[in-house]
Amino acid sequence: MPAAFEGESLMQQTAWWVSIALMALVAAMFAYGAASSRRREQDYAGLARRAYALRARAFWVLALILGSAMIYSLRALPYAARASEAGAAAQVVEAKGYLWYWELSPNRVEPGRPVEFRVTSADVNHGFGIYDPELKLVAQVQAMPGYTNVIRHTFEREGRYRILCLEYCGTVHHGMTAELTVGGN
Ligand SMILES: [Cu+2]
Repeated sequence: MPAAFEGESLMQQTAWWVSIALMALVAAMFAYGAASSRRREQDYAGLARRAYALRARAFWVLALILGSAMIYSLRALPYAARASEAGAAAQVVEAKGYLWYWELSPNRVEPGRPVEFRVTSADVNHGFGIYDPELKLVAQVQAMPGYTNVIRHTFEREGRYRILCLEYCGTVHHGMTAELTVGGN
């Protein structure tokens, strides 16, 4: 213990002893923790085993729920499983966009049978929009250079359908129209 310096107040002495007592208390707590650590490890091991068992059960419950949800939701595909299946019965129309016109080959199809449009572009992006005789949009797909996008549509009504560009592509964008005849002769 340090000797009391001259002029040291009683208050300072008290603070010193209180500090010593608190440090001893902290040291005792560390000692207690170290002594009882083995017992706590065993407790934690038991806790961990229970947690892992719970986790394993939760995994299988989740796997069952998600697995059956996946099987249920994948039973019926909303589209033909293979393009060739739909393509076999389809009438194929090759469509190509240019600044500022469309090439359609052929430009006449039959009603009641699926039509497969294979749409691409010779220059910039265009929008291939098919409008019925009342100018209501019935189907549309992007016409992109370097890609062929496929869209299928079955026309139930005969008539003169219109192809309009749906993506602004320059000064004569509005004039970029073509005609598709369904049925008739
Ligand atoms: Cu356009």
